[in-house]
Amino acid sequence: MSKQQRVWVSRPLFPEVLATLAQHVDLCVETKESKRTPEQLHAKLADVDGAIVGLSDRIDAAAIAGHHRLRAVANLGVGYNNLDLAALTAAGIIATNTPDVLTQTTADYAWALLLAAARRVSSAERWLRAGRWRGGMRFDDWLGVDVHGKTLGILGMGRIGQAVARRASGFDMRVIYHNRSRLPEAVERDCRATWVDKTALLQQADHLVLVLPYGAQSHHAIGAAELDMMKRTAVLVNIARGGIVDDAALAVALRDGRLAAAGLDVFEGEPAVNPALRELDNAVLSPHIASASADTRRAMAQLAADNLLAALGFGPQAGHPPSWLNPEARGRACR
Ligand code: 8YV
Repeated sequence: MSKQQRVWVSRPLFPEVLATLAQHVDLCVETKESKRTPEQLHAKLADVDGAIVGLSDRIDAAAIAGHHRLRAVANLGVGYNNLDLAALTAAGIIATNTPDVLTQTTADYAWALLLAAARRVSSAERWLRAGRWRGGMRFDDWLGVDVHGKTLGILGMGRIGQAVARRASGFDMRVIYHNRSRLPEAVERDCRATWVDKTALLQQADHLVLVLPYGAQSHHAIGAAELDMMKRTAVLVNIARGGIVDDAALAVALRDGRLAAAGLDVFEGEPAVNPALRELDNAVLSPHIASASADTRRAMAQLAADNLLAALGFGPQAGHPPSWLNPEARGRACR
């Protein structure tokens, strides 16, 4: 039976989540995620009431131009730099994201990358798989850098940064952080973290984790000058966004031994990855999977669906999506 409202889903989602949407709306679900041209995206958003989109879908004024039917866009992610919030708000289109449900899983992954990069897990595995472990290994081969007992620096101390910090006490680490605004004392105490300015963070951190949102202000927040200030034995972890690190400068620093290692889940211009980074054995690279545990991705998809249904007027939260980014956009009347 045809329903009145139509929703476009830009990538395959969990069937049970799609089923909750399908109870209320007609669905058009893409069979794979892909980076669409602005023209393709504009065409996909024509004649739909709502859309579930992800990081590779840039929803700006051009994408929604002339689409008077579109009333809500639900982003699959806590970060929403792919959405032009001002343009959506000006058009009265509700925008939502998926905070909280991914905090712990993403913080776990920051630690996975930090430990893997510091202890050379990926390169050792590549070496073993290549059949090169034939005896005669030296006692001073495969030396990594320690994590326990060191100073952990965190740039960006929102929910995920705080969750990364809390895990550090199990490693007996001192935690320092930098954030535009200092956290309330009670939160600092709870995270056992001390605010420092950015220069002190770069100079004092034995290992540095980036967890800040991407925007004009954080573009290349870590470039050649910042990398130069870091310890040569440091590990840099980026689970935030590509573009926060100048990947070309990072590749040079890693190649020249000005930094011990890096663990990177995000890249400038992803899915493209700077070829210089791909060449380096001291870079642990993963394809933007920090939130990818089965439970968390399901929870993110469900929250995006709940947000969209509420924005389109369905369910107990009708008119009040749980993670509404632009409540000043009152929403358009149903057409
Ligand atoms: C991605 C993320 O959304 O939540 C975010 O901001 O970056 C991730 O959870 C997810 O990996 C899909 O790209």
